[in-house]
Amino acid sequence: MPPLPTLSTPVTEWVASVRELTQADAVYWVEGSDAEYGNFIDQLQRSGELQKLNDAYYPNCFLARSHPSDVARVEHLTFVCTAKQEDAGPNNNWMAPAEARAKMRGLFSGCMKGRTLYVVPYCMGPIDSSYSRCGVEITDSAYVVINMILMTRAGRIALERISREGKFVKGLHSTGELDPNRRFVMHFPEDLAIESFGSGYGGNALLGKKCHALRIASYQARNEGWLAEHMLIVGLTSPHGQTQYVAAAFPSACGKTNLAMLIPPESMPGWTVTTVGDDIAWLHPGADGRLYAINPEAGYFGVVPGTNRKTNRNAFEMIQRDTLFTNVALTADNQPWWEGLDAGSPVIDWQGRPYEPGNGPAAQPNSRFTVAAKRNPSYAPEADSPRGVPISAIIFGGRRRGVTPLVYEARDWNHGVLVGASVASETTAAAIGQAGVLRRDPMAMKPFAGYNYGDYWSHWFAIGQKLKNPPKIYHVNWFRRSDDGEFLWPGFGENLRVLDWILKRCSGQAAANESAIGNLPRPGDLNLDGLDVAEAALDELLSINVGEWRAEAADMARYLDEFGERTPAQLRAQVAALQQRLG
Ligand code: GTP
Ligand code: SPV
Ligand code: MN
Repeated sequence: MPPLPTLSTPVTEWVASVRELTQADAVYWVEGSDAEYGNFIDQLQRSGELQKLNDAYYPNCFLARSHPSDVARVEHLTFVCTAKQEDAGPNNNWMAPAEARAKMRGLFSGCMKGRTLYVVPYCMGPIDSSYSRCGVEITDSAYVVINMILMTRAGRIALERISREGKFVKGLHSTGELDPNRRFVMHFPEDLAIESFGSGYGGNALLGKKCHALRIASYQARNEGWLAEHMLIVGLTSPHGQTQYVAAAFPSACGKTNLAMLIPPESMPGWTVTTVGDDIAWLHPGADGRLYAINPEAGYFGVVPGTNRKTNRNAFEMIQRDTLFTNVALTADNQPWWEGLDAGSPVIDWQGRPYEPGNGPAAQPNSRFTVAAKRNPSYAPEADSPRGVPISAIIFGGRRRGVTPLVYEARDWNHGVLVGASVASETTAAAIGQAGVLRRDPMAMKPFAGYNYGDYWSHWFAIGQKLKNPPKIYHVNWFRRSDDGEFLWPGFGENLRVLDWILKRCSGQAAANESAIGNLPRPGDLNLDGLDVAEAALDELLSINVGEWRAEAADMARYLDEFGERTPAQLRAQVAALQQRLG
């Protein structure tokens, strides 16, 4: 075990106080070496928390099973604890900081007796970037540790930066007893602190991800003049050799990882697509008046079901080695299996039971892979650039069977703020609760904005003011369905056709039709070479129903009322202008 670093007194003092509270048997400081990762894997195999998968097909891959009640984010148990309730806003659950601290003290008291306390120093973003921010997660879960090692720049390099800066986000986590009645994820943005108890899964437990890089970071970003967003970042090089970067915000399990790793269809030769990030973007106005993005993460925690050679070949190849699988099924020869995989069949389900179709899907619908970003065949070297990449277009989107067309373009940045705020999407398995329920999810940040949405929209308008050359803003919907429930658009690689139109719009090379909601391509404006979509389907995808949109705008106006005085007047004016255009 590495010796305790002597440089970072604030960290050592905090660790000592947490050890006293939790009564941990031992303290282990994560160093971040490959040998150490191997030791953790061995330890987790011995304890039965990890199972080695078939090494001939899946070298260095492991399966973890979480508690069956602990398979997704718990939004109803997630709180933003600002001093004033209005600062958390109606978009968040709120608890007074003193009450939340007392409740968590009770839960953490003595909770690590007989356990080891792991200290994980981590850096969100390239280690040498001024845009990056550091944190320390204390956890009693070795599974969480190996996930954090894959997902962040963790260990000694991060601790050295923290020692220099003195400032870090304090994240305290214990799996507790995995009792859903003793489970909370608390955020204290004013103190840069997170306390999470009773879950070992995903965004509840890997505190660098949604808790730090979105909820705490969005709060910091507002004070410091930048944006922390639930966005992928993708680089697109056209057949003419021009590279542009796009950031896109879709709600959980609505296609970010897939778009970030898109494989161009055969009928669109000459395109190159590279991945900067698949889930989170930190966006900064640059000196040249453009918006620059970094990916704070160093790995992917991606949805497994649906991943195959046809839908997402990059992800499929990436997870053939050096990957952790959580809650997938197994084949007879110990390979991972999931719904949407086009080979093999399940014999053991995600809970470790003999597979019975009557028990539901073999793989848990929110089963995930954890893998280092560098394993991605389309990994963009610019993901390590301290300056980030300039963004040409921002795309918002949701999963909606109707109303929103395949794509439309905002008139300008300020209208784009309304377009982003208008995102509504059907809920998915990424959060505990019923899936398929349409809900408002502005900027795909409903579960992640660490402060009042009213203030958040004002901040978006303010950022626009700082940009001489702002990205153009779009809205897409890959999930529109016909009356018999079929997807109208083939999606996945074919989404490049929409990106192609967007990039051509950004460089003034494509036409569009002006409509009340924004600019829409006509079928002839899209590259449809080699695409098999019926004309009637295209017409439906590329048109709007004015009656539906009047109802949509009225609902949006009602929704904004929930935020009262905090709703920026500019946003209300944008809705009023939309209603006027709709007649
Ligand atoms: P989080 O990691 O939860 O934030 O999800 P995400 O936004 O990265 O979503 P992801 O790319 O993992 O996709 C979620 C599900 O949607 C998977 O089952 C995909 O197969 C499916 N999906 C992604 N893109 C498309 C698309 O263009 N069309 C259709 N029909 N399904 C898609
Ligand atoms: C999401 O739910 O948006 C995810 C998975 O990316 S989690 O890490 O659980 O938040
Ligand atoms: Mn996500």
